[in-house]
Amino acid sequence: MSYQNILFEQPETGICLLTVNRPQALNALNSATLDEIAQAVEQVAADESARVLLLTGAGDKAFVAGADISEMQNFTPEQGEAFSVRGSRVFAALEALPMPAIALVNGYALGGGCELALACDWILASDRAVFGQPEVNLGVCAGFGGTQRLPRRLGSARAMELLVTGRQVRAEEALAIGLVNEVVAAADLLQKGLELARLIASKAPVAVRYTKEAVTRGADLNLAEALALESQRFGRCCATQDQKEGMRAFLEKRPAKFHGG
Ligand code: DAK
Repeated sequence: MSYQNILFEQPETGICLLTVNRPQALNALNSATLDEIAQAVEQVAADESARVLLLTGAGDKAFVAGADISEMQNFTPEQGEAFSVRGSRVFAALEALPMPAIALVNGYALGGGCELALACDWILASDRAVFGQPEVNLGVCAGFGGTQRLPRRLGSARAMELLVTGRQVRAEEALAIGLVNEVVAAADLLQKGLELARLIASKAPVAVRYTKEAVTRGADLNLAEALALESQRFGRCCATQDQKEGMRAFLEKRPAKFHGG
């Protein structure tokens, strides 16, 4: 599949790398870019061999500087709602991927860019990363899930502060408030992301997928239902060859060789 606004590669077996590629507009998300991200996410979801998705932005300045303001400027209310629904669907599909998705935030992650990173399972940031939800400066509220995902990640008080003030947060503060898992030097970001992806890809794939499912679906259930889901998925893991292999390898004091089933 050929793309104009994103790059989509598999740099190593099982590792997918999606790069939003509009550096001249700081990788701002217009409709065409959202559609291409949607297609790439569909491609990853359908790929049985995909173990992890890394998502980043082209250039050294921005991850994604938001939804494309020039496209949104003259929206009617109907167009605004349609654009928000379109973006929200894409981000929901990203969030629902069965394998982990990690945002590598290399610069500005503002508005829709911060929301795109939040739709990933976690964020690895460069020391140049800057996060924020500046929509209130533009006369809109966040439209791609920020009002919902940011409070779930940070707690409602901190998220509310950022959403209603539009204040920007640099990498170190983002680490301190739990918005990102780790901060690394900008030059090392992709390498660190690939190392992380390799580590995940080396684990039992079905166990990784069920773990993600239990964590993400469990968050919307009550504790008893969530624990029941975990037990079911644990049981299903016991139906795999990889579970037999993983435990046998431990007992035989050798590394396990997983096959994905
Ligand atoms: N959209 C379009 N173009 C953008 C852009 C954006 N979000 N951000 C930057 N650019 C463009 C600039 O216009 C400029 O283009 P040229 O003038 O060169 O043609 C180029 O990228 C370089 O930007 P700057 O010259 O401004 O670069 P600086 O280093 O001076 O500043 C900056 C970097 C990131 C601080 C600045 O560009 C900036 O403040 N950008 C806007 C950040 C922002 O406000 N982002 C949030 C966008 S709003 C909804 C759906 C979705 C949303 C809301 C509602 N519904 C439908 C309800 C989401 C909203 C957003 O994401």
